[in-house]
Amino acid sequence: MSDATLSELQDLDRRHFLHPFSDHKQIGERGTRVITRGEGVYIYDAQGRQILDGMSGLWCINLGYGRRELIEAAHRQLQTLPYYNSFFQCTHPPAIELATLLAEVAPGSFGRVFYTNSGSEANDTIIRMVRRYWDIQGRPRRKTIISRRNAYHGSTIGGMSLGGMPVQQAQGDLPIPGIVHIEQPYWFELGQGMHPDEFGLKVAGELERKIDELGVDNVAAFIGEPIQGAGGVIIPPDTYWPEIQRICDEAGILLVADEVITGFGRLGEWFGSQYYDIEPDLIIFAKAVNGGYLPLGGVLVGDRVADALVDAGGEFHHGFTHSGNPVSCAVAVAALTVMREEGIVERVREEIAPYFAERWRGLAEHPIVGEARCAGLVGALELVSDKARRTRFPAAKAVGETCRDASIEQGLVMRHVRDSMIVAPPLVITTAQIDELIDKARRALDLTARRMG
Ligand code: PXG
Repeated sequence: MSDATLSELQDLDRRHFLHPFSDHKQIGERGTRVITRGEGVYIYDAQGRQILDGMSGLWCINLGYGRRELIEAAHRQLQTLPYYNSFFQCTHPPAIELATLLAEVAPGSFGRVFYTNSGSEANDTIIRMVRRYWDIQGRPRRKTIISRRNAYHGSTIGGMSLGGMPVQQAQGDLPIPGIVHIEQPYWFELGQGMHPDEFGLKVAGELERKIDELGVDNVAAFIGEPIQGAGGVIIPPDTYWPEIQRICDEAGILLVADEVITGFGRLGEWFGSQYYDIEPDLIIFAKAVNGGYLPLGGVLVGDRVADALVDAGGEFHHGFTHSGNPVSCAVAVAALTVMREEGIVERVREEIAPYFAERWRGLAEHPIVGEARCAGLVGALELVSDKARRTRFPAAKAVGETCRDASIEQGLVMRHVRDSMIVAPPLVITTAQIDELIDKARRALDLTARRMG
């Protein structure tokens, strides 16, 4: 693309396109990077620069770009039936086929699915679904949902209320009533000086205290991401999830796992719930269900809730025009089939994640890295000015952003969350490409250290 065309595009972008999660004024001043093409684990910008996509798009392009099977499935379905609804007693083969496939790959007690277009809508769906569940049980007071600080559950009113990011919630008077938050299991930030296992039990214990404070008869559910993604790849201590499970079981409240990021192989299991050996009642999914190629999300509904909804009868007044869109579902069927036939989840677990872990943890030796943690194919680095004391850089130095920019200069998409650098590469990444990722990340860290002075 010529420079003239590129600057024209950037100009039109600035004039007409309000980007999500962006400072629109700043974007107008700084300009945008135009991405035009993707192939395998690489994206290409308008100037033809190849960049290793260390974030799988936005945690979704798990099978890489340009997968023929997915493209052809979309093409075929667009020709056969691009759209039909699943309201009014109608249905169509792709939505049925995907529902069946999801029941096969999901943990045993999950036989049914409710479709949405996004993770945010799926989170809104669970707010309505858990309240409906408790209404059916004759316990309408069980309404409150307990979530965690620094959680991310989407950007709709419901999703953002479940999330735990106060700066975001300040816009729009959120959270809505009936949603409360407890502490997150972020050991590096909050647990220093304590053994991680002890810290895990301590923060999980907040759930028990919160339930007592609210009165168990008022609590509907607990929701959590097995690993917080957008919050900065917060990997909980081993003691955390078993304790959360115990508390939910004893209180009889529903456990909701938001697996928008951890679902579909990211941790080397089909679902993060399996990685942590927990048994949620509802699993929220989106993103990688169809390799991230088209919008699709939903809720896997465990038997406890599904049986209650079905047996009780009465309409569940909820759904979207594109719930179970046939093209999105057909691509998901193709994606899940590729994953099964190529053994992608097993390959991540047995080969790629262990290799990634060894190389990623090696970055802990870098002078500005205070911790290098990872699980499956997600990783985070905590950037610090003083390694021994694990002191953060002054906020004004914007070390995360500096490192993000340095990383792009090196030809690697590595995202920053505050002062943490995070990656979640496509599951199809090779060991040679992991070496490339690590080399580029190390060079970005070197550059960042120099720029911090
Ligand atoms: N739950 C989780 C756990 C997510 O990560 C959503 C819900 C919302 O999904 P939708 O499809 O409505 O976006 C997400 C989305 C980031 C980033 O900067 C992460 C997400 C979305 C946008 C940015 O890491 N995750």
